[in-house]
Amino acid sequence: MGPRTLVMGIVNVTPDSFSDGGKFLEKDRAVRHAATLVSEGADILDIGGESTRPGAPDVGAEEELARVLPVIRALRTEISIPLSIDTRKSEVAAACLDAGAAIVNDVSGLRDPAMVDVVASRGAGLVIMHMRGDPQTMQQAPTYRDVVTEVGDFLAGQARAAMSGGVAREAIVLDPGIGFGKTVEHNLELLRGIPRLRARGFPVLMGHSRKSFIGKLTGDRPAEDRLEGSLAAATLSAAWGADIVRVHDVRETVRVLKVADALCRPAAGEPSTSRSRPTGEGSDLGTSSRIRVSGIPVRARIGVTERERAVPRTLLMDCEFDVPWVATDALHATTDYAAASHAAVRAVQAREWLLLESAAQAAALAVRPLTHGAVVIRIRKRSPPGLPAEASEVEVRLR
Ligand code: HH2
Repeated sequence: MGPRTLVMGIVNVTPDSFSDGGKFLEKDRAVRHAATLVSEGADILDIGGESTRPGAPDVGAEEELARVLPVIRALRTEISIPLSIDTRKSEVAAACLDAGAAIVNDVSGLRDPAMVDVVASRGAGLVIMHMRGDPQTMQQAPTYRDVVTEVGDFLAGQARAAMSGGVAREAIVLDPGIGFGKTVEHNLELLRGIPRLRARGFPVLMGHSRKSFIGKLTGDRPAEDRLEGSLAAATLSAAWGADIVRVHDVRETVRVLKVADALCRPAAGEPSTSRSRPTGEGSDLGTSSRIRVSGIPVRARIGVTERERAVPRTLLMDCEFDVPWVATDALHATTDYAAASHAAVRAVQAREWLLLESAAQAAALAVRPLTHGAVVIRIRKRSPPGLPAEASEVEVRLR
């Protein structure tokens, strides 16, 4: 998890977007609006020329480009934050990247077969979003067995396809597509499922802003009256580990996230190590909200001498994860400690180690993206047979 949740501001250059359709269709207005979002603290701007609200008609590539290209060209010289192009069409993506956009936000999750190549060839960022069906049909009785798993499987598969096509792993962001073929309950499950989606190993973007589930939960409020609900969803998205939120109300979201991030995100820091004899009990994290998995056996080759490394030996590892307070008894609102512990074991087994602390640091770094807060890894080893009996323990803490 990054130290701060990034805010992607929405610039819809469309006549018919669900909450701001027609307001910024004219180029100068769109550019002024974009400049305002930047001054309010947006980290990224997402420029879209085709509404994907339920029932929206398809727009041809030519029309879409006529809307967005002049805005991207004008913004490229005026602002310095990255621009994202919200499109399902590879030809629109290509032209916008060539005009200065840095990211493609594809709400169709790579249905255009040429999209991967366009992104890969230009070294662009890529948001892969899940949508069930298309905007015309997506809200017709959406059903899932387990929405978080199904959406996660789809996104992970598309991410793999993108990487095979040459897109860098670090360039990929996953988005479960709030409101795209989902009921209110599906949207809520996907929000609560952010930790499970993050466990797929990619940053996560959430696009909840002003969407109809917020209207429904707050007494059928119209899109322009969904600010408080949108901020609640942004706050919990941040707490549950979202890396980016895509929002209309940038000023308010930036302020809310300053507080939310300060409350629930640890400051980024380098791993620190301390070497000690086994002491038996715990560490000094000072919070009662913690998961501890103790005594995990790990077979690894470790030791300063070749003789020590000649045979794998069993180390014992403890993993401790600081977890956020959760308002519900929902598993997906917390750290998946089985997945996190497996990641730690795999990291230690991945190679030979001279030093116990390097192995523990590698485990901590492997686990940290899967958790919500500080990680403590403790590894104990015994001397190999034939050397003086001595046990040592290393503890690594990563905030
Ligand atoms: N939602 C919309 C459009 N693009 N992109 C991502 N990655 N995630 C989203 O949730 C998402 C998106 C729909 O919102 P909006 O742009 O405000 O409306 P419209 O599609 O009507 O233009």
